[in-house]
Amino acid sequence: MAAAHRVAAIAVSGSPGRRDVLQNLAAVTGCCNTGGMERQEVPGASGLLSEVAAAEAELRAAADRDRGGDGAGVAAGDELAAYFDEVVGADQKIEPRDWMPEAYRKGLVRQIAQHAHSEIIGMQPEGNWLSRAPSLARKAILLAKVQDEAGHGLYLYAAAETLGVSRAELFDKLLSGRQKYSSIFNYPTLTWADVGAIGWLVDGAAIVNQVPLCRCSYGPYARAMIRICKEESFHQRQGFDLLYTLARGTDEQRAMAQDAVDRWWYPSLAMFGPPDAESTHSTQSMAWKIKRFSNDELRQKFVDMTAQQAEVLGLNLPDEALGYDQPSGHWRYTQPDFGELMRVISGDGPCNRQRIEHRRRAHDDGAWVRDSAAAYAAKQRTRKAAA
Ligand code: FAQ
Repeated sequence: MAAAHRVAAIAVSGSPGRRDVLQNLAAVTGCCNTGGMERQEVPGASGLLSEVAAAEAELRAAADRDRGGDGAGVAAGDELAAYFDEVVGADQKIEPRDWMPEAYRKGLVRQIAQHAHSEIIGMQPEGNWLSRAPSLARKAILLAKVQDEAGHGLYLYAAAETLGVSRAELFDKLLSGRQKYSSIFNYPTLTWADVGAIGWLVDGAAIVNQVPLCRCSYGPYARAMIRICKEESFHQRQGFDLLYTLARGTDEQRAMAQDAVDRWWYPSLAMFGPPDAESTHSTQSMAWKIKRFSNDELRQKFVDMTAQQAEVLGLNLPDEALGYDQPSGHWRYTQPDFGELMRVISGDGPCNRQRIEHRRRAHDDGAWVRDSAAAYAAKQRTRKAAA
């Protein structure tokens, strides 16, 4: 494992060159806003985009501020740990060359890799419908969305690589089952309406979970998340739009939309992870400001947002206990079956085997592309060295 990232780089923390780089990175993430594109209002969606914009402004401010290092480099041990705590405590960003506790680095690799794998495996359920989209426009939208997911995977693998792991190592861990991907992608897409339900519910859950990650303490992850969240917002809106159209179509189309919502609701609630009392990583992740909210807090936020959107869609969420609780200002809801979540996570979901086999085949089929790119890069290096 590369040790370079562990070398203290506090010496450069206040330098203008470093600040320019961080400012530029923060600016690049701001180029793909899709706000205001929808035909009908999606309650709660613009609020999430405002939170992303606020996180982006915070990132720029953090890049512009001196983080308090004396600029002369710091020795080792306790001083480094104290400096790390100070940076995190002050809501500044830890950058790849900064010293960080080994458990912080490992925890980030675990979460970012799992997130990256989810984006890549997550292309499969909707990819299943690309060749059967009902119109050219729907096909173009779906193609764009599925390609975005590949892009998200790439940003995230790149963020993980800054922590001293290689992409090949991460792929190997995914294919051998040593790293996870989100439980949600082990469910099948049975009808065209499932594409809408994934966009509305799965991307909706993803964005509620991911907006706070834009304020994650690790700079590369936070910057990747800003761009991802803006794109997820488009994904959620396209799903909402698709279901909105079906819900106002023929009886069969409306029934198909309702059936898809019935099947995807509880698996979407389970995406937020086990209940807080059973979450192994939350306490430490929140102390390090990797996670900003607990699994249950985010699940509740998602229910509050989605219950209102369901009313606009005119579709029912399959929960008889669902109801607005005036005193708390939140919606009451039935928890998902966490036993099912654990079974799916441990490999026993409806499509686990199929998803990994497909990914392995795609990886093997792409070997010649990786080999060609590596051979070309080697040739360029030799030419450059000889020039
Ligand atoms: N699936 O201690 P916690 C998307 C595992 S992207 C599988 O609470 P933590 C975009 C967890 O890893 C969706 N495993 O864990 C899209 C841990 O096991 P470990 C992915 C799960 O990390 C849309 C154990 O259970 N999003 O949808 C799940 O604090 C449409 C104990 O759990 C992210 O990855 C689960 N649902 O909280 C793409 C967001 N839940 O590692 C295509 C970033 C828990 O010790 C189409 N990640 N586990 O072996 C996170 O926010 C967190 O990692 C959580 C879990 C909230 C997922």
